[in-house]
Amino acid sequence: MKYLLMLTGLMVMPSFAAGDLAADDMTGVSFWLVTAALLAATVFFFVERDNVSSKWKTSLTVSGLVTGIAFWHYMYMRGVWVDTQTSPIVYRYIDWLLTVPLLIVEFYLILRAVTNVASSLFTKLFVGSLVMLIFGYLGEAGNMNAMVAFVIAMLAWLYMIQVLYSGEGAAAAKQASPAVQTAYKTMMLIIVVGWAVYPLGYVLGHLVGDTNPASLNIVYNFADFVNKILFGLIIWHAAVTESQGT
Ligand SMILES: *C/C=C(C)/C=C/C=C(C)/C=C/C1=C(C)CCCC1(C)C
Repeated sequence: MKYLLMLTGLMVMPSFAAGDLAADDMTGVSFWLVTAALLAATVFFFVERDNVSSKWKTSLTVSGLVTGIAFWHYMYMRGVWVDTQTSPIVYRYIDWLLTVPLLIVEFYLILRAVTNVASSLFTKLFVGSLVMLIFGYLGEAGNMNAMVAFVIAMLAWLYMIQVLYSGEGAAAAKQASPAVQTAYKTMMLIIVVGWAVYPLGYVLGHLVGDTNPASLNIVYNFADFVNKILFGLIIWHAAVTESQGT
């Protein structure tokens, strides 16, 4: 069976960490937990494609790709953290550079199920996310003043929120099925509340007192759990509910 093959492939991968995880290293523990959860979520989303109607299958595929790509990067990030106790900035941002556009594809799929959306909306969100991530990286890597980079990245994020909330999406959502409405409401909450955890991590890590990689990474790891796994599960739940109802 194809899934079994995939699972085996994922499990034989090495751990990418030379040292051992210390019991009092809470940030390291959070890397470990999220890595395992991402693996489980990936297998789950791909297997569950069989349980939803065809219009939801792409959404589950995208969710599985997001958690799968993140799982792959967490293997390395976890290793960097355990071995050096420093932020795996490069792996983190390569991961986001791939998974954030995929989440925007997911947003787009949900919006399209609710209302007529112009493809320019996708472009706007995509460009906004690029600006947000590029300046986040420059600020974290020390290539730019951390505060200036933060303000520019925040503006890009607020721009994305504005793009999603303007438009007739909210009004049209009322005509959609309850399951689609749930998916839509979740998406609107995720980009505002779920994504807000990331700038919080940046503030704790870079803008108050000394640079604090332990706080930064534990908050980012938590945020990834919410925005990649939990978000995917809520979409999955809406998909299964609607698929069974029809
Ligand atoms: C799966 C990964 C996701 C959904 C990552 C999302 C990342 C953000 C929303 C990051 C936002 C940032 C700001 C709004 C300002 C400070 C810099 C960032 C990049 C942490």
